[in-house]
Amino acid sequence: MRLANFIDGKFVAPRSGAYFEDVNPATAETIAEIPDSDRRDVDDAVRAAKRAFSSWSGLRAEERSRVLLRLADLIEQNLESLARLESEDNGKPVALARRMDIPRAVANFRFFATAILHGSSEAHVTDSVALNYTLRQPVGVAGLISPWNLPLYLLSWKIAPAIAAGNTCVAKPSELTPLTANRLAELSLEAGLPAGVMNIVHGYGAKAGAALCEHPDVPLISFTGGTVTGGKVAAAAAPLFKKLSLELGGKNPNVIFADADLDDAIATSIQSSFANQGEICLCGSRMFVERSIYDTFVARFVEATARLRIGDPTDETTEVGALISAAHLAKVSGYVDLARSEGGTVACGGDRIEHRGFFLQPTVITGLGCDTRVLQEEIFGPVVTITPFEDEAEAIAFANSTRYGLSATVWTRDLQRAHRVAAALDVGTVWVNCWLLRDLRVPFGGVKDSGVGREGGSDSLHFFTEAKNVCVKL
Ligand code: TXE
Repeated sequence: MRLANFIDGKFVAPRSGAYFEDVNPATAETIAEIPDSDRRDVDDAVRAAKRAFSSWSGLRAEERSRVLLRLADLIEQNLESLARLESEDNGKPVALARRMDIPRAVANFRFFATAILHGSSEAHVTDSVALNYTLRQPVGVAGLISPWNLPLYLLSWKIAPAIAAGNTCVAKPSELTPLTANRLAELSLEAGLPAGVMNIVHGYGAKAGAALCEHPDVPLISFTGGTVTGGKVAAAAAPLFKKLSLELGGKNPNVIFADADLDDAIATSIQSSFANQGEICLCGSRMFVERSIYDTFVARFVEATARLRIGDPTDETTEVGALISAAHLAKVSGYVDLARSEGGTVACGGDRIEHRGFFLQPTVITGLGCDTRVLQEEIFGPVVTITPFEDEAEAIAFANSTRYGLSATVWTRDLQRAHRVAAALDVGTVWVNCWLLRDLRVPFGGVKDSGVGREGGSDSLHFFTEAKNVCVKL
């Protein structure tokens, strides 16, 4: 299969005529050729998006909503084939793509298609002198850059609010997982999305992605990806004063107090550690367990980890699939070696699986302190650490001891403590006695090196619009 860019409602070859390979991480086989797009393709896409802007933004919200709802229906009707594509491209279990990735893409389009029908705006009366009201207007061409771990899930999390709010967009999906974005383009034609409203340019980040960030006619960038890349995106966008939202990496703590429901805490922590092979920015990779239950917890957690079924993502019973690439497997397993050299114990897993694909056993590491590299750096794979803590103050200090601040999970039955600890954690999201329960209305984003800005619900609609105050003298 040879992919094409989707520009102005048409599938077009990259200007360079060059392509690179898309590899199935579970088999190491090439499954598609991806356009190696450059500045010229981005320019074509931005021009198409600019042309489409005035008619798309001029539609009534209900008309935009109807198109997006049709697109959501089409994604839902194609759920099975999209889940298979996502699994083939990313290495994740097809069962997970069917349960999580594709339904979330449907939900993203439905949510923002209907949210725009129920918006309200502010008004401020200045005594009897003037009436101020706020207009929220679309920004223009939105530049949307998404990663490989949740390809359609995160791409649709950006496209849906951007175009629902009346913008047009140029999206650059990850070069490692372009297949579902390509299918989304096909479905958008079927849904009747006008040409130029959604353009998709494939290619490398440093080339196509950078060109999008530097483009003077793209006033807004929404980026999800690594923290180092986020810095480059911010540096490119700053001199042009672009609106910017950065959702970056995480090193999320999972704090388990002795009074927690241990069965629930263990079962959910297995998910938060190893779902999607640990390749979710919200995975909890640093577990902190109160000393009095530490030994029991470690024994039970290790036993549950060892029972996870790892292997062929197309097998319905597989729970852990392949890592995204050979390079990423080398990086993640390098952290297992580092853990040993930093004095840690590999309590479970740690080995690659002899296979053509990129598989690593789910891995549990104990015996490391918060100042080690393994507890400081984002690993983004099926590798977690468990560290004991003495009391609440120490748990909070341990949890806050990294440069990241995306999310945290707290397990306790003590209601007051739950609120206290949640308030004290330096993160954008705290889950208490649960994980990855996501209501699309809530603000989502990180603090510190985990990002800038919030998306989700009205935060997304505010980000994808400019507020304009109109002051009318009374
Ligand atoms: O991300 P990149 P990668 C983290 C995780 C992972 C690391 C690297 O730690 O190991 O990021 O993954 C595009 N200008 N997360 O290499 O490079 C790129 O093409 C503009 C966290 O895949 O950040 C892709 O579309 N764009 C995370 C997107 O940026 C550029 C999810 C993300 O790629 C660019 C995934 C540039 N100079 C990885 N360079 C999360 N928080 O969800 C690259 N890109």
